[in-house]
Amino acid sequence: MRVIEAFREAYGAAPQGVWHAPGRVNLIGEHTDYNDGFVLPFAVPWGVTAAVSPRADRSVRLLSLQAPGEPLLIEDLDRAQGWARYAVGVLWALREAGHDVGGADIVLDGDVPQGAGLSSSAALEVSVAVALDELYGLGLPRMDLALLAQRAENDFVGMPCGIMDQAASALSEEGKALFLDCRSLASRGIPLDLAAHGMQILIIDTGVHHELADGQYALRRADCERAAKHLGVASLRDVTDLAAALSRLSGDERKRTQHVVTENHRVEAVIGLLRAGAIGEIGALLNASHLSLRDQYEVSSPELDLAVEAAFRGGARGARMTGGGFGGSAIALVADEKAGSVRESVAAAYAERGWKAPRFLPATPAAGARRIA
Ligand code: GAF
Repeated sequence: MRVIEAFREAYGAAPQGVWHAPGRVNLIGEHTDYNDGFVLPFAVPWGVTAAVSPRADRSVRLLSLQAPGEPLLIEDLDRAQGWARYAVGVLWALREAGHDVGGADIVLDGDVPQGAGLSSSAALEVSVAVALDELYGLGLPRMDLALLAQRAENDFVGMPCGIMDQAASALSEEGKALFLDCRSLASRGIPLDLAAHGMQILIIDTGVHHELADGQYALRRADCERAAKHLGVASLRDVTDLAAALSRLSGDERKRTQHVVTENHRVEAVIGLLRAGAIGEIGALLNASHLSLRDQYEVSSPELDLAVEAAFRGGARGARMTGGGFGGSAIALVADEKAGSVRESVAAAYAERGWKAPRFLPATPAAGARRIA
């Protein structure tokens, strides 16, 4: 394994272990996690592999095969820069939570397509979290590790994300999507045997990432918090009478509420259909989710909209943007025999506008974080 070779070369000894944590796509349940709602992501076959050994002191040595150069020596965690903060932040979060965690030598190797919105950052955090958990004998439950990884991203990196991505990376099971109630944190694997139904989920990586994304994410969170306050509920999850709620709101608060409340219902409907063995029927809900994200939540982009429309025109059962939005990837639910025409339809639509060709990545639900050596 090249991460082991690189570790030996950088630090002069074999690592004590190697862990892998995957990225994710979200089947449905977008921008619901920080509203105490429901999500249904699954792990993708790509992720981050971390070769790690503990150190006798409290420093971190860190090398990424995607950022070649000398290993960084980080004695003061606060001084870490850029991508290194995602790794070091996990150590910081563990220590903040009172766990007795010393230093670590780390080499990272990632194959999550960059900029595709498939949560390479959560994969990085969770790979380091599971490694340190085992090496320092903490024995923490997977959900606790996901929460610590989220804390690292919220309070050390400064991105106010919800729990979905870290939970998907830490808890997913092969062949299943992860149904997560983001309030109780109860989770359940939902079998998603696409092949048995002659179907596939195609990831369409638009190759575009609009830089305003992070600021907009925080603004959407704030809209939701304001709307919940306005309605006198702890979070938008608690809205039961949507019509009554909407009549008391206006502008952005109204639109965001409309999205979040209906999206939670769509997640439940998708789970009902999957249980009934009606995978193809979830397509309409994927389409509805996209329209809601485009028109009510306003987090789509022209590239995502075109990918979704062209996929549908090409014969997809349904399609939607996945993840935070403003670029990244869309997913399309496609019968095997339509995979070619869906790709052609999307590629032709992009070519017609003179846009850079999108990338197509078939995704099967993969296993969550685990030790691999
Ligand atoms: C990003 C965030 F990191 C998640 O927590 C989630 O809010 C998602 O956007 C939108 O559903 O991936």
